[in-house]
Amino acid sequence: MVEKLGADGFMQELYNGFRLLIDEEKGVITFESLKKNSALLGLQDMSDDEVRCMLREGDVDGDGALNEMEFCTLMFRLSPDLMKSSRKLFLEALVNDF
Ligand SMILES: [Ca+2]
Repeated sequence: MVEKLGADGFMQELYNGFRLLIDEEKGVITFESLKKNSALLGLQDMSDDEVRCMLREGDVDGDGALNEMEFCTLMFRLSPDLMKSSRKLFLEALVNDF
């Protein structure tokens, strides 16, 4: 999939996904913003613990939130299945112009 889209297209897509999930005031993904928008990733059934776990997993600098780079890195590391479904949802969300 990465090959097919090309690295630039893939990064652009991740960036679009990032923007769907951020807390607009802070410009980063927080527990609240992820919880609120996780349905966009197909993760509406995520528990609070899982959301916390995902944030902890991706948080490199330890500020408790995910910036663009941290989010992209985390997405690369997540399972291929999740990437596949979230990619589809991202695209649908973009087409629908949230
Ligand atoms: Ca961080």
